[in-house]
Amino acid sequence: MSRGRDQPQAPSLRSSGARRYVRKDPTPAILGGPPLFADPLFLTRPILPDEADFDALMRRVFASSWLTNNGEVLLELEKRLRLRLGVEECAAVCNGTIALQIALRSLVEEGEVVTTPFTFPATVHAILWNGLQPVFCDIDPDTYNLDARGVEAVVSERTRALLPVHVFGNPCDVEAFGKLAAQTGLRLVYDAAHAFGVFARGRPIGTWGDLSVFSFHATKLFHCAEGGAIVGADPEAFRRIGLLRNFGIVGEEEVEGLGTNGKMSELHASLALLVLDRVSDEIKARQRRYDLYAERLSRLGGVKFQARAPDAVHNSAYCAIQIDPQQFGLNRDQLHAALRAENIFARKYFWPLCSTNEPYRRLPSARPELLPNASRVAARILCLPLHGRMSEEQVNCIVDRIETIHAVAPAVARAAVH
Ligand code: T4K
Repeated sequence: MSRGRDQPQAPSLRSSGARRYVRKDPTPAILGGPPLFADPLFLTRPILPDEADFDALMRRVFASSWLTNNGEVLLELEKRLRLRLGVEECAAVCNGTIALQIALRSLVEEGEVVTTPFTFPATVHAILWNGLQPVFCDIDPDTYNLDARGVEAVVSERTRALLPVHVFGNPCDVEAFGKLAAQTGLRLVYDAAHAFGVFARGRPIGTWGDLSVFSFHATKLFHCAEGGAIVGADPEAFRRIGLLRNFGIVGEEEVEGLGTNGKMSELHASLALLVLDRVSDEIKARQRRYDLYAERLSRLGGVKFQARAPDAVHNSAYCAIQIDPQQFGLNRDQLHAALRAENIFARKYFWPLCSTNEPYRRLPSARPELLPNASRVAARILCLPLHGRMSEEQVNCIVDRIETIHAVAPAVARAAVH
């Protein structure tokens, strides 16, 4: 998750990280062959707008000398996001983590929030940051999303809210969670950080639950370098969100209550507006590459794909595979090391499980025996490079190399450190 632990040095600004592969020698690099790719092939690469378009927008922003605090570009972005995401209300903020913190704060004052351990740390941190208590529940072993029946079993009189995550953009069981929230009076906030553009059961993903939260980080399908948004339908909730985003200030001389600085600047909003024009093409490009991976890799023993909700429109933001060590002949870490030697930067999202991190590991709900599915998936998961700037030929080369690594698995296992 952080640069340094398993990251290469950042490439020069102009490098796409996806230059053409140069090696045809089939000996895996971990066994002494040359790396398949001359340059790092990253997990993802951000959509970049045309520089002239960005310059033109920057000139407009500079001419106005209005750089943040509900500027014109931000208002235009929120309007366009409401249309694109099919939601009634949208508050753009400075990142997805602050979006989660504000969304929870706007609905819940105290008590417990049930969530998943199989997520990025921000999800769980947002609960604790608000002085609320996270309660972990296990995931479905195939969809990787919170298991709705398991959630029902851990809801208690202390529970105030549910915070499921649409993991890798795969919609949760939105009907089951909606029903449970309605029956129990719990607030329902979705972490939709990965789910830009997704539909579940015929409805835009942001129309489910009380609120949904998106991340617009540079690693996300839709991004503005750093940013996020809270979406929903209740104007009263969005009045509170507006205050929470801006220090609780209601007028030049009045503060109504607690707030933070969650505002998005005009510079970020400008980037977002231009990236928005390109996101549909990026989804199509990722879809084609995802389908190629799925078609070829599902034939390989020991490789399993995420079970995607059948009644959904997907965004193919991530290509996550599970490696069964017995069937594949290598464990996930060994395959990861073999790919890294090839300059293929696959990532172990979400390893380690959030429930094993400080400050959560001593929570009663964090006990590994209560989270067998999440523990197994976290130990087996691997996200492969997937973005519109990599070619379909590069996907085929990666699959070819995984097949070769699989074919010589015993030798690779001896060479890999794990
Ligand atoms: N909820 C969920 C479920 C989330 O996944 C996240 C964030 C959040 C909430 C919180 O949203 P934010 O507060 O971040 O808006 C990344 C992101 O930093 C993080 O946003 C994301 N989830 C998480 C899944 O991934 P890292 O530390 O793994 O990213 P990093 O820097 O290693 O980048 C991954 C790859 O992306 C690199 O190998 C190359 C490429 N990259 C990255 C950056 C930053 C680029 O090509 N350009 C770039 O500018 O956390």
